[in-house]
Amino acid sequence: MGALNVTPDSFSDGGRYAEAGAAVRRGLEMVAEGADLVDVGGESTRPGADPVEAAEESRRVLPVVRALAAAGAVVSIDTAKAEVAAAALEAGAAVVNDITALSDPEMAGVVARAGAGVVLMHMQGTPRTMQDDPRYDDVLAEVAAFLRRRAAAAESAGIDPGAVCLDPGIGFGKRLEHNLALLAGVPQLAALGHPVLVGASRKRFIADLLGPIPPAERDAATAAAHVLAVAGGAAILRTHNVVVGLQTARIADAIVRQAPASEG
Ligand code: PMM
Repeated sequence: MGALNVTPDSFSDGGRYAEAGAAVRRGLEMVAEGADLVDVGGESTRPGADPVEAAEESRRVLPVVRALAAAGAVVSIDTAKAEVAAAALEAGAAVVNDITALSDPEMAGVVARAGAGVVLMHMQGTPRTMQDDPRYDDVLAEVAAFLRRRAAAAESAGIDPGAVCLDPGIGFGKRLEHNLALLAGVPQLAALGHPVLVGASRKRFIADLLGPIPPAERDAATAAAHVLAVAGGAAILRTHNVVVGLQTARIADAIVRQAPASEG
């Protein structure tokens, strides 16, 4: 999944694709590079970010979604707002990527009626405050329990369980140790029975470990996280560098498939 932020302020690529034409070009380039999905977002979710009105978010994303879908790309819309999701699905998106896991009371119905896919992500708090003081007793168990509950809620709302993907939400209300525990815990999350999406690309946990390297220089470090995510059974990697992401995933996947089944 190629991450395409049509925003002036996302932390990893903020401002580069704020203009619709540039965003569409980058989305098509991602498809040419081998992305199976292009994730279009119009609201920055970096720590401390302020919310964006639905009208402004729609203004940013809809022309991009429409153009990419018309060109044959499979588009996911990265939004927590049912109104934006509904308009994006109408414009040709196939998946709703909801970092709040259906917190908008209208969202589940929108997804169900459209027969769309959905990504349910875990977050503690909101983007504005989530990194202030995140706390867990057992982060993996708590995130797994949350995702299990939200998947059940999606199913009760009429969403096809086979169209539900789960995401631990790397960096969303998590300290370094929480992010590492969740990345190490991908096998336990995959055992919940849905495809697991991992969004580790260029995130701050990398700088927490390696020092203050800028986001655009974090792709090798991202690849290390991706290899282990694939080995742990992740199905989708949300990434900014599709070329490196795809090479990494294919090699890791080929090796995992060769490994003899574990005994016992
Ligand atoms: N991360 C960001 C935005 N949307 N969606 C999902 N499902 N999972 C994520 O980890 C995720 C997301 C923030 O990353 P960016 O602003 O660098 O693209």
